Amino acid sequence: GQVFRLEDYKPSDYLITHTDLLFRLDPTATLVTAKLSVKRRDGVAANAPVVLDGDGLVLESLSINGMPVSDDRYKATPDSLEISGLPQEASFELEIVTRISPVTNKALMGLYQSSGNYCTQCEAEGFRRITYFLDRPDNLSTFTVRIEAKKSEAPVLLSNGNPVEQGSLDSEWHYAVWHDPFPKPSYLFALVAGDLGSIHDTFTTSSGREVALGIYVEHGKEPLATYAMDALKRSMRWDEERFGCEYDLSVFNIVAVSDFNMGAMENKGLNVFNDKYVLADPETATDADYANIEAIIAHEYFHNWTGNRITCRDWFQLCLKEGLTVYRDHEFSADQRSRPVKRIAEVRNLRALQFPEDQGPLAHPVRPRRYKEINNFYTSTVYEKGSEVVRMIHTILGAEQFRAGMDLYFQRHDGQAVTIEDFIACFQEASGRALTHFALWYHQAGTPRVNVTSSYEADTGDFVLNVEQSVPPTPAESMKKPLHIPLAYGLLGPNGEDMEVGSVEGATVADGVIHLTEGSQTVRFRGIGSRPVLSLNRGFSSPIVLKQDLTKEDRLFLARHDSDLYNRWEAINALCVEALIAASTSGSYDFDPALVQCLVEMASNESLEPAYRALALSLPTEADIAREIGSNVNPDAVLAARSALRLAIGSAARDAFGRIYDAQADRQPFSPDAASAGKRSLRNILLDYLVAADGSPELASRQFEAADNMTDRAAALSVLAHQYPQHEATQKALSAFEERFCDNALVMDKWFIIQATIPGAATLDLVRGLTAHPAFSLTNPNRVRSLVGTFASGNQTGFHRADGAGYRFLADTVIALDKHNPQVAARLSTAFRSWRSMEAGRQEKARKALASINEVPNLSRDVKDIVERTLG
Ligand code: HT7
Ligand code: ZN
Repeated sequence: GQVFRLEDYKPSDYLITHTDLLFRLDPTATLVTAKLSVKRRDGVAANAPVVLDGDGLVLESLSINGMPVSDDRYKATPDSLEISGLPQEASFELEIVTRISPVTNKALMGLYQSSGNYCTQCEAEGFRRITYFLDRPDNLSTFTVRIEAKKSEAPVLLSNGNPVEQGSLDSEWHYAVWHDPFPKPSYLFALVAGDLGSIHDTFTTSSGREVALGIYVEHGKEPLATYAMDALKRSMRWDEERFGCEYDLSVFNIVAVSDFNMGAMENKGLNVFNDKYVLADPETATDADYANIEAIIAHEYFHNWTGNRITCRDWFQLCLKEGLTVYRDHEFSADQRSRPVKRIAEVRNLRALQFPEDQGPLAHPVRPRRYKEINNFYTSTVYEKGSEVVRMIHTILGAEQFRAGMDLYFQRHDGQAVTIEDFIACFQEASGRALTHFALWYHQAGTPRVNVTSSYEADTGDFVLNVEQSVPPTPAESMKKPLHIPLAYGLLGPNGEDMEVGSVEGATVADGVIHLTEGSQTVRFRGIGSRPVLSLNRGFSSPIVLKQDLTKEDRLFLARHDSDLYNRWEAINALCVEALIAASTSGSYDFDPALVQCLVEMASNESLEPAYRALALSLPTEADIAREIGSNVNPDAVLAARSALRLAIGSAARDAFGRIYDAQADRQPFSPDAASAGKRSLRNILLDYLVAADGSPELASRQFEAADNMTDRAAALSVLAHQYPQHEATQKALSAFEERFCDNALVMDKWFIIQATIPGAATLDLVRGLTAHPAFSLTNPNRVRSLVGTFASGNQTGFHRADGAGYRFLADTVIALDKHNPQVAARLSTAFRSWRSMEAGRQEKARKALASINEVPNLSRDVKDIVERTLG
């Protein structure tokens, strides 16, 4: 297949500066008339042809400046349109008519139908499924869009920008015209037309302009959009206050659709969302759903400045908008909720998703240099590691200089399509600090390992760190260079407080941050009165794997005293990981009572917020433990060890946990705020321990029946199903849940997820059976992800069944799905990425399953690319 290379970037010969679109909507035969204002770039020969992108298009007609183009002057294939013999003048108007079929579009890219409503998804290369175009992000065009549709079919007609006009065409048809004055790339185009309900509000910007806000949902679901509307208004205010970013159009609309390949899409002035990230009420949504809605509404809104006003020159620069916008949404959630709790959740997520990617066959730099299929680069590395890189710039420069760099970026590049180099230059210039070495984080793949040994020299009062950094080889990159790694740190004295640090030698150390820049460094802290306990990489200041020579006692000390709450959690987490690795490799489960005691103390510590205490009690997942073991993993042994530790903790703390569980019960009406959610999360993690300790499902059954909200109900059902899959109480609860929510697809996703993650080999048959459930459908990405995706990525003992049947099932599903939705099929197939870390028997079965996908004729470019790279 074709490989796209960063070094081959070349501006196009022509630009489309204005785009006028007319849509005559019809389920099977929508006519699209595109009138394009085309401009030849200076210096390009007048006889240079214009070459436009297409994807599966049928050309109906073609004219230039009002005159039909003769057959000999153009070549149209489904995938491209090349026109030569163009006018001598540098500017001309090209009119292209295409015919498309939204109802048969199951790839959910371009114009398609979801629940009978028309909607579009154009990022990254979906616009070319609508009309022939310069479908590349460096072509910025203003858009005027006229939509014509049957009034009965589509009373609501939306597109980007501001509404201009609407009216009736005859008794059956009507139209609306939208104009977007902000030049944008085609990937930000959107159209929505259908019979939708809506809620409305207004937002007054910092300069006093009123913006009309609308959220469009299926009729009857309007009340479920109020939390999203509230989150939107908070996001708009926060972006003004924190980054000086004001909204720029007179309307901002959001549409929720139930068939969507990803989470949401930031189309200018018309965000389109997966309905799972809009709709919520206490009856059907969990606290995690509310938090996701808040974060994703914010993320898409923040793209208005980081992505839309300033966009990417080419798709290699994807992290320019995604990494930066993830960083911004993380900061927003930290400000709206709890900063340490948010940070811990971010790191858990990074380790669960990005670390395996960066350490496996799909590793790539945050700013990749080549791709075969761009859809496969919407990855955790581009998004989450990309955000970590921006966070490190903040750590290195400090808040003030970071903001000065952002201000310069907005001022200098507004209205442009730019690169990572342009972005970094703004921080360098605004701060006067060189980031040349630091920039390697964008270009070098792999998770850095940092090994630290320390010694205290009592006679001189020196505390000395020997630090080695290295990056393991990744595909196509065997030689790695040392990075600039900013490590926030503290030295804890015997009373648990941070010690004053005198002079430091061997590395630049400033404002509580050690700046590593070399492969090997010795850092000497002078004038330290007694042996300190080192708290390193505070707040997870760098996305690395850190190995330290801390003793168990040191870690327990940090867990009890570190002033950095992130590192307190890290200390207890590291102790649990260590204990679980030892238990799963030895099969002996005699856990250190000091660890159990420390966890019980944390659970009971009222000076810590409940959400934080819940995180401290959340044991590393089986996948976390497997990742730390690294090779020759036996998932059954990991599960047994983890269950044994849960039982040991639960039994030792049965009474204390029971008291805390009772104390967290909320007698108030449900509220999704962070403090209330925190109490529920503590109570629900304790439920897991209590049920394990009791040896009975009784308490979970009681909670399931008494629950007045989805968080508590789903948590109880999950404990029942995972600890007592065969018990009558579980079967009863699963049936009750199904009966109550069978008509609510988003809630049924939770029912699928809970069952797909039941540990053990038997779950595969259950999941296979559920693919025939009336609520399941292979054409809806949310259903596929909740049942098959969760089974493959969230069920270690099920997916990695020793007989390889889990791998076979995933391969069969990928092959079936690839026929209509290659993008989602490719994403599903990434669950194979850690196959080489399993024990030999499983490895061979996974390899065979991957090879069987690879042999399928006419496999999509998307799946082929992932499978070939995974096989290596
Ligand atoms: N920028 C959006 C990416 C996206 C997407 C990409 C490929 C195919 C479908 C898609 N839907 C949304 C989402 C975001 O990061 O904000
Ligand atoms: Zn994004």
